[in-house]
Amino acid sequence: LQNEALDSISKTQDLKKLQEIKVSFLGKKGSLTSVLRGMGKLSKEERPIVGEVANRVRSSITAAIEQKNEELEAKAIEKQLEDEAIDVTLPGRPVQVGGKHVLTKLIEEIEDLFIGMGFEVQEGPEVETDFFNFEALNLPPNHPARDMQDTFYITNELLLRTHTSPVQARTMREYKGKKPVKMICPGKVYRRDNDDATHSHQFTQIEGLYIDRNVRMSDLKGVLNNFAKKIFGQDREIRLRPSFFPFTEPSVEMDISCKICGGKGCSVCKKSGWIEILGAGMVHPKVLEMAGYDSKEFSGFAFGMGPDRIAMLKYGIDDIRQFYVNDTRFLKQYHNA
Ligand code: FA5
Repeated sequence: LQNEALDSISKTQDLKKLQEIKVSFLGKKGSLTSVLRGMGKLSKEERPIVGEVANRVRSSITAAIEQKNEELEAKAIEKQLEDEAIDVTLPGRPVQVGGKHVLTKLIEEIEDLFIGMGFEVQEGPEVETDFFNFEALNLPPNHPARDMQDTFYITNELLLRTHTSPVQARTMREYKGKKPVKMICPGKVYRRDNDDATHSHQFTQIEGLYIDRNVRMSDLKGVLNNFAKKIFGQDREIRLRPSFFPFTEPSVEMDISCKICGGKGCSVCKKSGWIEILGAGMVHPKVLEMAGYDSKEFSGFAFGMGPDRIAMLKYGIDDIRQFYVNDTRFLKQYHNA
């Protein structure tokens, strides 16, 4: 029995099998256990002899199992260590480091510039009511100027805002027609425009609104000029053209000289040498009155610019769609811009 046990113990290479062997010899129904159980049937003289032998066999089997157990456990640990070994000399896997989107960076730069001129930063909803997007801005239903901004309607009353101007109307109402307003509002806007090099159906705008006593057109010009020189550099030229918006009177559009062709004309500026970046004007008295401001006491200017176009001009990017297709090869170029 002992030889049989020791033999199978020495042959096993597996902890589970070792346990099975232990049970088959020393367990309740094990072969040695039944020898010990059978001792009652032996004579008085035989009992101590058999007992002594059986105990010796048991301790030698137990010792062998213990030793084997230790051996196998050590091996198992060794194997695990080997399997999980880390080769610290291997080169690391490259980790892609993200960065801010070029438009986010530009918007933050413009925000800082206007904060420096005393403007506060506001936000407004992208899903807007017809009232704030149009009516409160002197664009009643059926007004032909609504055609200037092709709109994504959600319901008859709800739409995706076509510009950031509704935030003007919201802010004026928040200030209850009493206090001066000096704010900008950056955000996403949506239009049913066909996408091309300079048009996207989703783009960004930054609205500006300054209402106080005695605000004049010359204040608007000063602020826009300061903005243009700081963002584009002293060497870029700007021009103001008369324009029309129902919510400003008079209205202007500001163009900046094209960087790509240096003003000679190219596909980006449609051969004109200029590219339009913002609309502006003096807040229409009707818009002031509707929001509760006395237009005899208060006046103001407003502007709405397109950071997408501004980024294109500042960095010489020739297609607006680049901002929205998430090509990291493109975006990475501006992480440190
Ligand atoms: C407006 O949206 C007026 N709310 C701006 C305004 C505000 C005027 C306050 C007066 C007072 P306009 O539709 O021209 O105006 O758009 C303003 C700017 O958004 C444009 O100058 C242009 O830079 C940008 N823009 C317009 N449409 C697109 C488009 N599809 N893709 C990218 N940029 C656009």
